[in-house]
Amino acid sequence: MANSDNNNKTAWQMATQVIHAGSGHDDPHGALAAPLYQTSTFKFANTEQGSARFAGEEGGYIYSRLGNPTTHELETRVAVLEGYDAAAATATGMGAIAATTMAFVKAGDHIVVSDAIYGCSFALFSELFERFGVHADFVDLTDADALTTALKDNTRLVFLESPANPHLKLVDIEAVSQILAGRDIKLIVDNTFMTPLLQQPKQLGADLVIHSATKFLNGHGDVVAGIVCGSADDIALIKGTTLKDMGATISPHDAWLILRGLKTLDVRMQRHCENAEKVADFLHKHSLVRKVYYPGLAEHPNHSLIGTQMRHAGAVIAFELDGDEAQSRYFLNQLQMIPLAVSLGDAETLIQHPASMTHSPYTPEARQKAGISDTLVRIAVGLEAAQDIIADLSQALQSSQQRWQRSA
Ligand code: 3LM
Repeated sequence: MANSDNNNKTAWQMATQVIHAGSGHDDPHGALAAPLYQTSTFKFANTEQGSARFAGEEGGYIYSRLGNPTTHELETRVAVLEGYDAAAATATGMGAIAATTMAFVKAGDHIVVSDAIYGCSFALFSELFERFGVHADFVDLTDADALTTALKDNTRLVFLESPANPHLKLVDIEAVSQILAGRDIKLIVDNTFMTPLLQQPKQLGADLVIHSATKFLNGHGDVVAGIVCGSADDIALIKGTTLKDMGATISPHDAWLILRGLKTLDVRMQRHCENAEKVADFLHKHSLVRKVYYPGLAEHPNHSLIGTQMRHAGAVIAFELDGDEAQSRYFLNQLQMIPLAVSLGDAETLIQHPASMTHSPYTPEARQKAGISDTLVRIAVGLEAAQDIIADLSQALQSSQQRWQRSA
C-alpha cells in the first residue's frame, strides 16, 4: 500500500492515542481518569437555555440518550484512532450497525452486503430490512465483477467485514472503494476483528467504520457496546435520526469501562496477536486438523493483504477437524481451560461452533454459499500463556483422536 510509511507512523502514534486521545475533560479536581457522568438528565439554568439547547443554538448536554460527557470522551478517542472527525457510541455493536445503515436507506432502496458477515448482521439485512422494503444482495466481494454487476441505481450502501466472521475471509477494501468511486454509495466497514491498531479502513476509502466495542476495544468481557466513526455530517445524521429516535444509546458506565479498557489496547493486541500466531502454527501442524483459516498463514488466499491492508492477521482463527460435525462437537466438549462461549477479544480464549451459534441466523443455504461449514470451529485467542492455550487444545484433540480410533 502506498501509505505504508504513514501506517508505520500511525502505529506508534496510536499506542499513545489509545491512552490520551480525547481526554480533554476539565474536571475541577483534576481527576486523571475520565469522570463518570452517571446521569440521565442535565439541568438547564433557565427556560431560554433549555430551548436554545433543544434548538441546537447552544452547545451543552440535555439528556444522556442525546449525549453525555463520558460517552463523548469515548467517541472522541475512537474517532481519533480510526482517523475520522466524529463517532457515535451505541448500546451494542448491532445497535451501531442498525443505526448506521438505517440512517442512509429508505423503502425501495437496495444495498450490497458481503456474503460472509456476523450472523445477526445477516439477519438484520436479510430479514428486517426486507420487511421495511430495502433489499439486500449478498455478494462475494472478493469478486470485482460480481460487485460491479450487483450495483444498481438505487444502491445506497455496501457493507462488509474484513476479516469476515467466522472464517476470516478477506476483502480488498481499497479495491471495493475504487469500484464505488464517483457513485453516491456509502462504504461501511465492520472493523471489529482488527481494531484501528491493525487496520484503518478510512485509509482504504471507507466512509464509515463500525465496531462491536464488546470485543477488543473493551477487552474485558464485561460490556456490550458499539461505536461508529465517520465524517461530522454522517455522524450528526446518525445521532440526530436513528440513534436519537430508536435509542440504542450506550450507558455512560459502559462508555467509562471501555475508556479504561482502551488504555491497554495496544499492549493487549500485541499479546493477542503473538498468541494467535503460535496457536495457528500449532493447529496447522496437527494431523487431526484438516484446514486452518488464518490470514497470517502463507496458504491463506489473501495472505498478501497482511502488511498492506492490515498490519497483522489478528487473534481470531477458524479451523476444521478431519471429521464430521459430531467430532467437532466432541472436541469442543473436551476443552478444560478454554470456555465454550461466543464473543471474542477478551482476556480469556473463547471457542465456539459458528454453524449452531454465532451464524445460526443464516439459512443453511446462505451458510454454505458463504463457506461456513457445519464442522467449522472458531477460536478467539486470549491473553493467557500461549503454552496453556495450546496444551488445552492438544489434550482435547488427543482425546478426540482416541475416541475416533475406538469408534473406527
Ligand atoms: C461473535 N459477534 O461471537 P454486539 N460485528 C461483528 C461481530 O462479531 C459482532 C457484532 C458486530 C459475536 C457475538 S453471538 C451471539 C456473540 C463482526 C458480534 C455485534 O451487538 O456488541 O454483540 O456486536 O461473533
